[in-house]
Amino acid sequence: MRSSVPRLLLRRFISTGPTSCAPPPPTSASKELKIPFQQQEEAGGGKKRSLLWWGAVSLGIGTAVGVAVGYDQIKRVRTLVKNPSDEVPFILTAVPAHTPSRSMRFVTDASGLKLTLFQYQTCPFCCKVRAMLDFFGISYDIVEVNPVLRSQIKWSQTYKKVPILVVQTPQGEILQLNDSTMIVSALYSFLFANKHQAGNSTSDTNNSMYSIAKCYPTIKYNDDDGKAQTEIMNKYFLMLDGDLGKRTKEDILEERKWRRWADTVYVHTLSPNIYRTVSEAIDSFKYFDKVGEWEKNFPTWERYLVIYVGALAMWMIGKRLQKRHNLKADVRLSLFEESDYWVKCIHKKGGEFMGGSAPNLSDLAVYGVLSSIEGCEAFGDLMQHSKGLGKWYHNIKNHLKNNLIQS
Ligand SMILES: N[C@@H](CCC(=O)N[C@@H](CS)C(=O)NCC(=O)O)C(=O)O
Repeated sequence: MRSSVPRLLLRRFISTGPTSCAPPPPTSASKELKIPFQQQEEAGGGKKRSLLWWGAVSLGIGTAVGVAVGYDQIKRVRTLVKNPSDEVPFILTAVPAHTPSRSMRFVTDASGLKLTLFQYQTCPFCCKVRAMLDFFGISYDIVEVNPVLRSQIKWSQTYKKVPILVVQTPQGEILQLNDSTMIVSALYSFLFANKHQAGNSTSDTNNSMYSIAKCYPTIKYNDDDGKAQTEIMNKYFLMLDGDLGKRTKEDILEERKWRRWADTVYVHTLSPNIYRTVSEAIDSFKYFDKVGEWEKNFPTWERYLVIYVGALAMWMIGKRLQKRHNLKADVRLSLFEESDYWVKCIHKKGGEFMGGSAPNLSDLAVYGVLSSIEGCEAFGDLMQHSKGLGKWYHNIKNHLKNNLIQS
């Protein structure tokens, strides 16, 4: 059996530029600095030599003191808390015990994986993961998480957000994948590597979900304000292991650019729009109540607490988000502008989707986040504003329905 290390490294390079690079090779800078002094020493010249000598020594001491003081100051705020390579991916000893709220089943599923998605039905990041799973026809169970108590994810030791995907692999591992973007990248890489879509599955352990998920290590650090932060390395990168199939490096890079845009620009236009006024915020929460089946999943008092207190809180938070993300005073205009930009760029490429004749991961990311607000007033206004976006949106929606056999 071949060692997985070289192939994983190769996979990273083929992933068209990893974010976690190996440290650069040591330079010969120190050698080069030394040479002039050595040459002068060899040339003789006692007084000149000693002046240079003391100059160099003082410079050295000064630099060392400066570096030490600077390092100490930086270290105080930017300390790496830990970089637990053995915790990534997080391996669970058992599947968290929860009855699924519902199950999605697809005829096309040949992945061999058993997936459980811990989610909020209308969280844009969860919608993004569902769009990907539905598009590729991978079956999964859904556990709806109570947004107030979040008791369904109490088992998760460190990560307290949704989505969380629990993956049972054919090799018997139980993996906890955190973060929508990482989940999508890892699953796509897995499907691509194993060519499941061509019915060409392989049992190569280098293409196992475990090996792939290891390419997305989590690092923890303190930021400039001393606040603990967590980052998942390479989360936008696909680990394609050499064979790009029909894909090109350029199209992978472009897809990545738009996936980032969905997460860092487009998604931020949504909240201030759906919580634009108090009554709009209440209506949005009522919609979440309906599609999240809160009546079925949570006690009545809690539902109403979330609807009314949540709506008020989100209306206020929406105003802060509007400022933070530099949205226009009329937030609808920002939503319209970004949506128009997306549609214009698709048209420029000449296809029906950003991926050309079929949706790619960026189409699914933008569709996913937008689908989270489908029943809200802002969504209706947007569809009125842009028929082009409406056409693109419903084309994808139809694609997603094709494989489904039971939900
Ligand atoms: N970068 C993460 C963001 C996930 C996220 O922020 N999820 C929200 C729900 S939309 C969350 O769980 N927030 C914590 C909470 O509800 O307490 C991802 O893409 O999955």
